[in-house]
Amino acid sequence: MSNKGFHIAVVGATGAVGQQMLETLEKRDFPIGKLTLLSSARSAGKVIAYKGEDVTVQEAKPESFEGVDIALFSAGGSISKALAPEAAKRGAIVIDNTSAYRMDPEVPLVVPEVNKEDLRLHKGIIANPNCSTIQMVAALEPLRAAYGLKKVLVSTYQAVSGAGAKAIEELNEQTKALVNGEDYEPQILPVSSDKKHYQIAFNAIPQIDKFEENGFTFEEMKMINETKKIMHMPELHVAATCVRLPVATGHSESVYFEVEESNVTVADVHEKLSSAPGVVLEDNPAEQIYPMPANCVGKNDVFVGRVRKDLDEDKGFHMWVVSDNLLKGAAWNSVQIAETLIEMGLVQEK
Ligand code: NAP
Ligand code: 3JN
Repeated sequence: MSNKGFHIAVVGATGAVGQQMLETLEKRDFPIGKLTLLSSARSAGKVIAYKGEDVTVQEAKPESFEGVDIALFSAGGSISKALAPEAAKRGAIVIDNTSAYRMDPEVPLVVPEVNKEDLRLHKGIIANPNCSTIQMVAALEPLRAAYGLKKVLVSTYQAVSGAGAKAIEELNEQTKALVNGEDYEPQILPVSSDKKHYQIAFNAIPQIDKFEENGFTFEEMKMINETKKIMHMPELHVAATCVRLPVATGHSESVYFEVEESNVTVADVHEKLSSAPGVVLEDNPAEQIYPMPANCVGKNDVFVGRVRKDLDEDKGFHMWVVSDNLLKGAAWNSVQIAETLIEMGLVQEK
């Protein structure tokens, strides 16, 4: 850390996303003058090294945000509801990783490759979308811009790290136990269920977050509503099925989409994807080249492959979209928003 630079606060610094936030800030050499690390009282006093310097974690309180320029929140929706307005009131720009403010019309919901201009409308709080939404809209945006977009049907294959540090531990411990023929009582996944928990090792759980009255889960509704908001397309037809897999990190998605224009080819889609910011095309069936979560861990990009034209619908295409859910899905998108605020002159050091 240097004397010059922004005062950054990380709320939820000890969590799965918070840890990636710190690694990302360090890797990007983000201009930090002061770093405040916040958590619950449980982790207060813990020491975390940042660029070789020890920083002591403090319990997050309204006063923690005095003098803070940018506050990166990933401690859950209730903490954001309670503390993000306190941070904003004290002059910090909040970049919130929870669903607390995503659908608030006063709060921009931003994926920089798609809608960075929305940052100009912020009133102190900016929302970071859900991880599954982010990687999908990053891949769809260059296609929407070129050919228009009518419909999106997505099925996700989501990694356990999206459900937090305890879910990663559960996958690891449960896998070891089952391989050794021992019992393991599921306790964490699906996370938002207070009724039942299911085995995740060697399994697939078609529930992420709680069920809504319409039969979709909240994770599926996040993807549907957030996609329309980010792309400024309330009329877009979107449906999602979200599934948890025994993968540690890296969300995968099978995306069917229909464009507005006729006679678009796979070569056209390839061309747009290969020149899109933040997107890497990995698509060569002859050489068995396609994205997989194990190859995406630790990378900021969104990887796309398996592009096919639908056999019955001229305007319909299928693609496979993979990204590190903790990076582009959370930490990197948040830090990228902070970097974009600086580039656009929308944040000043106090
Ligand atoms: P996690 O590994 O369970 O970490 C939770 C973090 O929140 C810990 O640092 C914890 O601190 C802190 N915390 C808990 N209660 C707190 C309190 N009362 N006051 C202050 N800090 C508190 O969870 P995670 O995977 O990092 O996810 C955290 C949140 O990020 C999620 O709830 C979600 O809202 C958001 N998230 C967003 C995405 C996305 O799609 N963009 C993806 C994953 C997560 P202690 O160490 O003290 O417990
Ligand atoms: O399960 C995943 O893969 C992503 C989870 C994200 C998440 C987990 C707990 C609470 C969220 C989110 O960001 O949508 C939230 C939430 O804030 O609603």
